[in-house]
Amino acid sequence: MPDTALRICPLCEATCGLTLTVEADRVTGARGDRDDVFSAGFICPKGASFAELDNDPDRLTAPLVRRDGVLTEVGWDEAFAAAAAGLGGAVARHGGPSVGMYLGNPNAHTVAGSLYPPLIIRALGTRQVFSASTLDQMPKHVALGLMFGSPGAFTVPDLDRTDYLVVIGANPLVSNGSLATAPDFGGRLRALRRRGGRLVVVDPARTRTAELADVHLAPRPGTDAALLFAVVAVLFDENLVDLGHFSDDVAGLEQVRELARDFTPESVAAFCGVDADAIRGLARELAAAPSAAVYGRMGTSTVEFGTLGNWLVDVVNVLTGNLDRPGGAMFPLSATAPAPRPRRGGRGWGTGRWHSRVSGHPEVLSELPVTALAEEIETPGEGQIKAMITIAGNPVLSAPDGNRLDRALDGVDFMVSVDPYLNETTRHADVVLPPPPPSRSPHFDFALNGLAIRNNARYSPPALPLSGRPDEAEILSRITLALYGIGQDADPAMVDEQVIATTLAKESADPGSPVAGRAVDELIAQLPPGRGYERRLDMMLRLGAYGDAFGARPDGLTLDRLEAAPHGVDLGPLRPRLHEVLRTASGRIELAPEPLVADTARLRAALTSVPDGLLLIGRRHLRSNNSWMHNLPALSGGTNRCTLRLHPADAADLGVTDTARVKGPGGELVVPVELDDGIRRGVASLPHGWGHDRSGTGQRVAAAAPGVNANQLNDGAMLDPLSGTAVLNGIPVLVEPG
Ligand SMILES: Nc1nc2c(c(=O)[nH]1)N[C@H]1C(S)=C(S)[C@@H](COP(=O)(O)OP(=O)(O)OC[C@H]3O[C@@H](n4cnc5c(=O)[nH]c(N)nc54)[C@H](O)[C@@H]3O)O[C@H]1N2
Ligand SMILES: Nc1nc2c(c(=O)[nH]1)N[C@H]1C(S)=C(S)[C@@H](COP(=O)(O)OP(=O)(O)OC[C@H]3O[C@@H](n4cnc5c(=O)[nH]c(N)nc54)[C@H](O)[C@@H]3O)O[C@H]1N2
Ligand code: SF4
Ligand SMILES: [Mo]
Repeated sequence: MPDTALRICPLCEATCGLTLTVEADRVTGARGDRDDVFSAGFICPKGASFAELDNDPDRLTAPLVRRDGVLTEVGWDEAFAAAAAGLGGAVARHGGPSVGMYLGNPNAHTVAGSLYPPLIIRALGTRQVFSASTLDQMPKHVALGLMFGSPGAFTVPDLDRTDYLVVIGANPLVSNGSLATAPDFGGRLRALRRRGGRLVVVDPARTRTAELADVHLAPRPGTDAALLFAVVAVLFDENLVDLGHFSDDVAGLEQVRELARDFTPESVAAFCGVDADAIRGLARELAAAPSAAVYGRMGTSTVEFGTLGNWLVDVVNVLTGNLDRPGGAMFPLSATAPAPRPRRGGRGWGTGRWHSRVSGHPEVLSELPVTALAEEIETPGEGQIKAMITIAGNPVLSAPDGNRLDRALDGVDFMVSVDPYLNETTRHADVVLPPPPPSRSPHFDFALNGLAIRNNARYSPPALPLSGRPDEAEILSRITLALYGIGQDADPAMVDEQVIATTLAKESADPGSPVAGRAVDELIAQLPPGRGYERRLDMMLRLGAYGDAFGARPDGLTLDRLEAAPHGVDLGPLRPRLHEVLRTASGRIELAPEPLVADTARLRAALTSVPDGLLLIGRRHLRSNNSWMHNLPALSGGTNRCTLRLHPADAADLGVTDTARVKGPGGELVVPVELDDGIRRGVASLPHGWGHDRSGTGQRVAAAAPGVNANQLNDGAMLDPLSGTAVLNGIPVLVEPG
């Protein structure tokens, strides 16, 4: 009998519990863990390919260092020494702020990516920080920050209890859900309909999710904010606003009523390409439903009016009395979030504490827009990026105009990448430090538990031994130490011990903390021996809302207790907790924050012109994941997935049959065409993450079916100004026979 091991799947936001089959020190299979408290056995094709992903022969097993221009396998000591020398040299010559940092998506799915990058940024003192957030959810953070004062306190739809769900610009049947962590999202949508609830999907494409809906509205791309504003206008106009138990807690209601006057269903109908009656019907149904939640994702976020759209999602949730109540949009409470403290009055939240050097983009959550990365490398002067660190990212394919970024990265003095693959981005590195595969890494969802539709905590220790290579926590700790000039002989656990001592000192001094006034040494002595990240996880759990407060609440959570429950600990359904997250200066929900009010002028102006021509949107595939899962035979068979989808009538008008030449602001591509009568007329879709035809990469399966890079059509000039997020959906393109 082969052994088994439990492991949370790190491959998307659903966080399914898997049972791995282990034979002779390798994973040979994966199935859903039926006893998992959250996922109850659900698995998708990506999770089922865990073994193949884990054993991929193209994964780097040793670090690479550039010698005479060629990336060469070396030992770990040599690689760390090369990283320390290269980064140290850049810092000595140009200062820590000259080192740029790019953090990619998997950082949200690894223990190391959650715990160490902030320490590296602090060690550098750099403001040149970029991440996939400005290709993704940054508009949501800005909307949450301005409305509630807490940019990290997500509102998620209470999927299992809602009576009415509006899904805007998301396709959870394919993506498995995002910013709403819910294994078997599709099953939960079917359950909603079975219990008599209704599902509305707003998407220019008739996606698999739309096929499940009672109502599918197909707007022009980029117009969700106007559509939602019209819903708001109807709620006011027809006296359907009902703040429920928040009537005294909402500031700016009258201002929103005033603003909405310009966005009646009739005045937005042509812009949105949706009938005024359909918008009215949506508003009335939302108001009438016993409980309802509006949920928006990529299609509402990575668009011209992304922050406005994300704001209006929650404005509608507030106006229909559905914020922070069961069945509505609620705030999860993760086990590692600090325990809620008595309110100290908020300071509010804002952006723009500094600006990018070249184009003056405002900082948002201490980050700058990814689309500004290339110019920050290319443009000489004080503060120019001279060296780069990338962790778990592939911006050459994921961000607009990869050709330009490609050239820019070629020009930096020194680059370190922490990544298991040699890909379009990491091929530019001077040192590549590959983390071990998931089976040899621990797992805890620091980020995604804060998005879960049911509170829970699960920990997977590494299922297999490291066999002589460092784990990712050690890799990132050693980079941190090197930046402080601490030599390689030092114990990397120093980094964690420093964090633990500082955190506990702060907690002890905070009268609202569950360990207020306790001696730091006494607290540290309670942490288990072992890996630094496990000690930090234990500390965070014990300080958290469900924690044992270092013995003060003896039944509370500790890492020991979590490990004693290998299928996880269920922490119950979401509960109302707005007052724990509200940190606005007024202490109320700010329904009409000034920056958002100001930005409505841009939306109002856009209503008057409805340009014709095709708009390009993105598309995800169940057996793919951004740019990095195209190297697995099990996931890459079948028909070509990197195709341009067009409505048959549009294709006929354009004279396009099997191949098309597509021209966008950033370049042109020739791509196979697929006809699809489920896509809105005037819209074309092309998936991102493809274009594996550059030299010097190390993913043989991906290179054999490279596809084209959709983001090369985009020059990155279009941004949502409030969040710095790139416009990835709604790009004007020309299509002709190819
Ligand atoms: N046109 C268009 N572009 C898009 C999108 C779109 O919808 N349309 N979506 C955007 C979105 S939502 C996102 S999140 C971004 C993603 O953008 P990125 O995060 O830049 O790109 P990924 O393709 O996810 O690259 C992930 C990298 O992490 C590496 N990796 C995998 N596991 C680990 C690990 O355990 N440790 C480390 N260190 N590395 C690991 C992989 O090898 C890969 O190099 O793409 C964005 N780009
Ligand atoms: N299989 C798979 N799963 C994934 C990923 C993957 O690449 N593959 N990526 C992961 C990542 S990083 C993320 S962020 C999530 C994303 O998760 P989702 O947001 O659920 O996934 P998308 O497929 O990008 O869904 C966006 C939808 O918006 C629609 N759309 C485009 N423009 C507009 C618009 O202007 N308005 C409206 N209303 N709709 C619009 C598109 O047609 C698409 O159906 O998925 C994650 N899960
Ligand atoms: S849905 Fe996501 S978390 Fe679940 S098995 Fe698939 S990839 Fe893994
Ligand atoms: Mo994403």
